[in-house]
Amino acid sequence: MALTANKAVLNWIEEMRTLVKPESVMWIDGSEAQLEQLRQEGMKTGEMIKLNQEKLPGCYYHRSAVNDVARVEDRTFICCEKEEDAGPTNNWMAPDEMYAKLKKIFDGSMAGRTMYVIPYSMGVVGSPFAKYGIELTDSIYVVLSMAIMTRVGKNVMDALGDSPDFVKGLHSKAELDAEKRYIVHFPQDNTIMSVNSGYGGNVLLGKKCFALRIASNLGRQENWMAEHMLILGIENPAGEVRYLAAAFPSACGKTNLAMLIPPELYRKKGYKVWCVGDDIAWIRIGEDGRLWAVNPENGFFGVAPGTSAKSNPNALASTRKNSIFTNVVLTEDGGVWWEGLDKNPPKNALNWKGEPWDPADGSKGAHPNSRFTAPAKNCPCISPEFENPKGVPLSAIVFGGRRAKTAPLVYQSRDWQHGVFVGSIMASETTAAATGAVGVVRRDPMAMLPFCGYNMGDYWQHWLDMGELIQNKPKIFNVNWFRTDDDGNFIWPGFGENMRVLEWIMARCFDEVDADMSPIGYIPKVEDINLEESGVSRETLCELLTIDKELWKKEAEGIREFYSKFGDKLPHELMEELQKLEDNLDK
Ligand code: OXD
Ligand code: MN
Repeated sequence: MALTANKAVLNWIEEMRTLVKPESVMWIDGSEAQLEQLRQEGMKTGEMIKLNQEKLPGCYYHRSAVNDVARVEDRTFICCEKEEDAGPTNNWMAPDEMYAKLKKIFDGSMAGRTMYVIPYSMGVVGSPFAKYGIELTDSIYVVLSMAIMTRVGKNVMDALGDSPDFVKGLHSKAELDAEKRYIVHFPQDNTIMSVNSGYGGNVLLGKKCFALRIASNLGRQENWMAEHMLILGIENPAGEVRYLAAAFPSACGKTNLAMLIPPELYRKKGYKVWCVGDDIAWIRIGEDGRLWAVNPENGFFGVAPGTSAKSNPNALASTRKNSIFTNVVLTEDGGVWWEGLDKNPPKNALNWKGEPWDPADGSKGAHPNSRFTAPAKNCPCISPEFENPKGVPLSAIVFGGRRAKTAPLVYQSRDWQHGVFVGSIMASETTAAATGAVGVVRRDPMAMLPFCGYNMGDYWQHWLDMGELIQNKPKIFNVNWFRTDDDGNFIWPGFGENMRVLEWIMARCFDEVDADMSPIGYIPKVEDINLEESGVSRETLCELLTIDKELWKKEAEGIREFYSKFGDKLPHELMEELQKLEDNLDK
């Protein structure tokens, strides 16, 4: 039975039903009884496997198709009227042409299947930050995962009322045909269409598709920001909590930083880190003129390999109940395993493809992009403010990347405009292991390259315009945990020790510490980063903070080349910042 009398909702669902022609339609009301019924159903079809309920209560296992294990950026489109509004970093097709193409692919794609109607909220239902969506899907895995990653159910429809203001999402696994796989956004219609995939990043439409690509467009229109950022709070011994949001490209330890455990020295003094979010921040200007951030999600969609009791005990603990594992190793006793979990790969297990797996043969058991979907409230360090409808006030915004030589451990921008420049030049170097070519710089401005739903030049302009509106601006920083010595070894220990850098960042935000000016921005005085019990010497810290002018001159050339792609859309302020950088380096 429909959970609403909202005409806009019902008309759209009817139109989609006529297109995809399912055998039946089922509204997801969010009740545990209905989700349990779907788990049972999923086990019958083989979509879901129940894990060992003593070890992993409420946990299930799912495999996606072997050719369908990651986001497909080359098949992801932004379909706005004008190509220049999608910009040089997005794939584009005219909306009419794309709708026509997709209609053919979706036609009858749910024949013989059930179409599930999932009403979901990004943000706490009823809060001023919340935005609502409906995802239509033929995948039980999607329903069960959306019920972890977002707030799902009838109360969402009640909160929407008669309003036509919801994001429309249509997903069908169809034939899982990689040649006809499309992840498409129509920003002018608040519509997302995803077909021929069953992999989370392509099909859990609340996440990248809505909360970043569509929401970045909404934010631009409504004067707020949708960002690919973690949010964390640092509690000091006085019990005061200071918040920051941070953007990093993938493989730079975002989830680890979001759930950081401070070194013992800090813990003894009473410092704590609270996780508000690990992937997405929706940021608005509060009545007090500060920026306030919420995490619109309700769970973590984390990469499993590398997650361990050592690297990230909080993430691991989050997955111990009511979670779904995808493409990891399935052990004989109904448990899960992945590379980097521990040093004991299981015997008689099945690999991510479902084949008998012998760890001794050198093959990987879990897919490198295998995932867990875990409820945020399972996280031992989830912030008490996680569900606060107002969000948390940001003192700092942090950008970061993986740079072997160029970027120092930390630096602070001179002001907001310079901070936007710092975010726009974000880049990460590929490692030998990943690509074969060491040190290839990939520009990923604000870590939004695959997620910005409009022209990146206009997006930078939006950041600059927001700067005009924010009375009490957060300070903007850049960090780099990945400096290496001449032998390629990391110099900074990273992980929990990053707390020492966060402490300096917060001290800067609250005017508690001085800094030195360098050609690229403020850098810490060597004595101002606490190295007690870190194993890092002052000399090493000096090295971590040096700025090699010759390398930065080359960097400036790379930035100029990257900027040239954006033509007139590049805000002149950023060109001025680049000029300033070049002048500073010549001094
Ligand atoms: C993610 C991503 O899954 O950034 O969070 O790809
Ligand atoms: Mn992400």
